[in-house]
Amino acid sequence: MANDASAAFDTLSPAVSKGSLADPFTPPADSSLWRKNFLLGAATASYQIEGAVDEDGRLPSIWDTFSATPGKVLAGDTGAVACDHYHRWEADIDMLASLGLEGYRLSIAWPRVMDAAGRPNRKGLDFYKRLLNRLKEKGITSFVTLYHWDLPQHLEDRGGWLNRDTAYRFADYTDLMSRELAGTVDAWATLNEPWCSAYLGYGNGHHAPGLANDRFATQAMHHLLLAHGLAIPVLRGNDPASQKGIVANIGRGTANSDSAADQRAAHLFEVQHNAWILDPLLKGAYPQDLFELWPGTEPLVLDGDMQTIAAPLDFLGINYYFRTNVASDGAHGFRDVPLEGVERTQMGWEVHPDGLRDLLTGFKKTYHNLPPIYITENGMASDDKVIDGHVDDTQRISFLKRHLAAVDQAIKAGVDVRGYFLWSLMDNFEWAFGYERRFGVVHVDYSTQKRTVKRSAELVTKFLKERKAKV
Ligand code: IFM
Repeated sequence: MANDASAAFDTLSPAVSKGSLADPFTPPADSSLWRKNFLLGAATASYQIEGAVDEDGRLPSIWDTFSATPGKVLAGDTGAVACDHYHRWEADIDMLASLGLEGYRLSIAWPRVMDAAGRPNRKGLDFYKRLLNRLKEKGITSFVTLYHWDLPQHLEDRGGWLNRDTAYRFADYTDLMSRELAGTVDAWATLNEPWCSAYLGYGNGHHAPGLANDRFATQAMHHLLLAHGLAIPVLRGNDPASQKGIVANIGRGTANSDSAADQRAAHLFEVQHNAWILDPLLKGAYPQDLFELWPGTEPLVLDGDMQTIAAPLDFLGINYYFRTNVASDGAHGFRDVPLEGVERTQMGWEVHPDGLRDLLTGFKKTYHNLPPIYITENGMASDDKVIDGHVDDTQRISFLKRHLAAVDQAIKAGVDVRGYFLWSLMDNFEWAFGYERRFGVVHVDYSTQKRTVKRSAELVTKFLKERKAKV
């Protein structure tokens, strides 16, 4: 893969370039992050940044519908404008390159590229073609996610992920995209975080389409994973040179006490967050403990589905954010017991880098066929403000340093981690939390669309510059 952003490093503030700022980010000399082939990039997703929701033939998605429904998204925010990236993409890619970032993970909006009859929408396709060609020109490695939650509304109207047919429609969409974009994509991910699509979308209703039923969640998950499994051979056929994988969010669950009941609760938490997705992908079976947690929710699985789902992967994308402390709920499951006095982010999520290391080393033990891993998202939200033209996001700098150290520890323990993407390149539409929560390493002023590089991004750039200069 390309690992050489050309016109890099123009955006360093004078203080950082002169080395006059203290550097709380640069990894120690023995860190594996100094390896030049350890890919460092940033990630975004279509609905969170593009805006232009009704331009050039884009159809409505479930997130247009959901965010327009009163009470579903904080402050009534929607992705209608977001970061206006659909119109500002060239400047945004220039910014990415000038930060020296070597990889860019983006997603394609399904409703922008296909009409309801499955025919291509040329204008939408051209947008992604131009963007991917520009990344290639700049030597930036592209990771393209096919589904980051913006399901066309017309498919939801026919049952969405509860309808098995949606998995086949996803395979058609994958076929179109991989024929059109072959040669411009370094790595394809079928789905982003099926746990969120299935559980938050169909299990508790916090995300689009807003349904709340455990049985729906397990069936939606099955169809999402089936869609993934159907798409992998399509990608292999149409774009053989690229890597193919999937992105899973993972959660660390720790027990509130040494009691057997609380230990079991922590185990069930991780079954529900991790094994529910990783077991079918890597072992070809659902974890039976899941149905102890949610009795009677076994999905309808047809002959051959599990083999389809367990198609070999070239990489596994891992998104990690926080740890959850749990206790037994006294019945089949677990309940959250938030720890006091721990560091938290603007989301209220506990900062717990060791969880990332422990999960990665645990997966290596559990899955003998664990593919190479990319950390496809890691980052934090903070209430960042631009003061005198600068954003001093101190907590994020420390967060990133500690999580990268955890990745280094996992690598040293034998886990094959090949890269890391910051979530996110820029502040964006944080789903049910709208624009209030800022995850970017670049600040976005939503009233002017002005981008301001935060200090965290400056320090990542400084490190990449130093790494590049090393012989
Ligand atoms: O913003 C999201 C992203 O879309 C998926 N992973 C988690 C991020 C932070 O919540």
